[in-house]
Amino acid sequence: MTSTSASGQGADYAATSSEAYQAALRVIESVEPRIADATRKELADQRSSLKLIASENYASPAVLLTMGTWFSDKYAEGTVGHRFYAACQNVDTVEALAAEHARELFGAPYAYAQPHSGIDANLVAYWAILATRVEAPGLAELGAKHVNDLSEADWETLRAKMGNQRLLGMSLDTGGHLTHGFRPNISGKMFHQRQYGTDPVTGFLDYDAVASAAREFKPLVLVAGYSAYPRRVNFAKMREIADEVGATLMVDMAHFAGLVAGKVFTGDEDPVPHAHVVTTTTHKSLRGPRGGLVLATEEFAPAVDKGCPMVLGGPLSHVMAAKAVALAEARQPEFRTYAQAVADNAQSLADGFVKRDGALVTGGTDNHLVLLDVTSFGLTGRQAESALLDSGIVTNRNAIPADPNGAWYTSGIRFGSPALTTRGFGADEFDRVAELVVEVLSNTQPAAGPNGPSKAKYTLADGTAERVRAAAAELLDANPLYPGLTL
Ligand code: DSN
Repeated sequence: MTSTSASGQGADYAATSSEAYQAALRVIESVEPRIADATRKELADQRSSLKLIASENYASPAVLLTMGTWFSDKYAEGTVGHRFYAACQNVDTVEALAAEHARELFGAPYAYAQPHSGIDANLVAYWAILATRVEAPGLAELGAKHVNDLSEADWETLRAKMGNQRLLGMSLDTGGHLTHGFRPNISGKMFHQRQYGTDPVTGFLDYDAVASAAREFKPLVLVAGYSAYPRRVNFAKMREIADEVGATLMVDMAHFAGLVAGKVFTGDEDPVPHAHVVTTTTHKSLRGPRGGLVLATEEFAPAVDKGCPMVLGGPLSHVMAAKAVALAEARQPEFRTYAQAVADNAQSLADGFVKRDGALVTGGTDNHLVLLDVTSFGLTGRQAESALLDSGIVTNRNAIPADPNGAWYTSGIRFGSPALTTRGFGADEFDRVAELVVEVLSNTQPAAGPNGPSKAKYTLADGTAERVRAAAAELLDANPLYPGLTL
């Protein structure tokens, strides 16, 4: 493995984890062989395709192995030192270590390692903001310490107040996430919501427009962060906007947490010193297990700490243990090399598209993702995604700003560099990936379905998939996934 892969991986490490996986699969096979088969097949599929989904990565064997233990069997509602179940001393060790690594890695005053996903982390954050900024002062006004002390009438008054708050977040089609106030999502229902977008000409975030919207709407929560915006955000400016209108700044750094951890995003681009609450997933550019994390200032820490059972079901202690391992890996110097390579490789991929006349949202990237407008190839996102998959290139279709094809068929393909960078791909390989993508899309034609024009049907010119798969195999063979791991 190269310096961009997880730390501590050498020949012995690979061989040892190989033995562990072989033994585990024999045990699984003895109970349900189809699951053992699917597990082997998943590794084979991941090894033999170009994984370019911007939200995926390859966790280290240490992280993966940590999840397969008896910590899975333990209930531990509550938080460290304050559980509703007995015998949580080892879970306390795990949760405290995960939080400690997170605080040290991100320089945060407080970290909460329990969220099962990014959506859960965002819900914990929203409820913590409501509890801190609305419920607690509301209780004080009513002369009560606890909601159970309120009369029915006062409780209804307080509930109505909590349900009458405002949230301003980035719209889905300009790169925000469903949970940033998109109406069909719970975040768009629990708050009065308004969405900010990007400049219709440049595609860049327009801070003046965000400030105007905030002044007019006066949100309780201003959400920054993105899932499909290919540029960096100035979080110092977002905090200024929040402060001016008395809002709480929440940053969802799920996509770029690895770039923050790896010190590619520093100063105004590091959300942690600027936001009141920061949420993230742990499995994207951060390269940990599937899960979430919340970082907060001292003001919001007590409310976030009540995330379980307020919002979350019982903690997944085996996953918190894996988060601790992944965060320990991210604190190693090699992770900074990895994070810088993620950004450099995304740049190379974007340059590779631009020089082959690919139309990119914002014209390029300065983070880990690239958003290609495939209407220039005469395709919908759905057609492009399928043709690429036929050719061994795994991506996801994604809306572009003001998408004419809507959020399901879309007009874009989102590409990310974190996974293939973990495999060891560098700038030259990412340029070659751009060439292969363009080759597939140039050889794809929209096709009609039985009932006329279709946004899903397509034809791929004969031989294209085979040619591109063979070219991709050369890149993949030169940069093997989990080398030395045989099943
Ligand atoms: N599913 C994640 C992504 O792909 O960006 C966000 O929820």
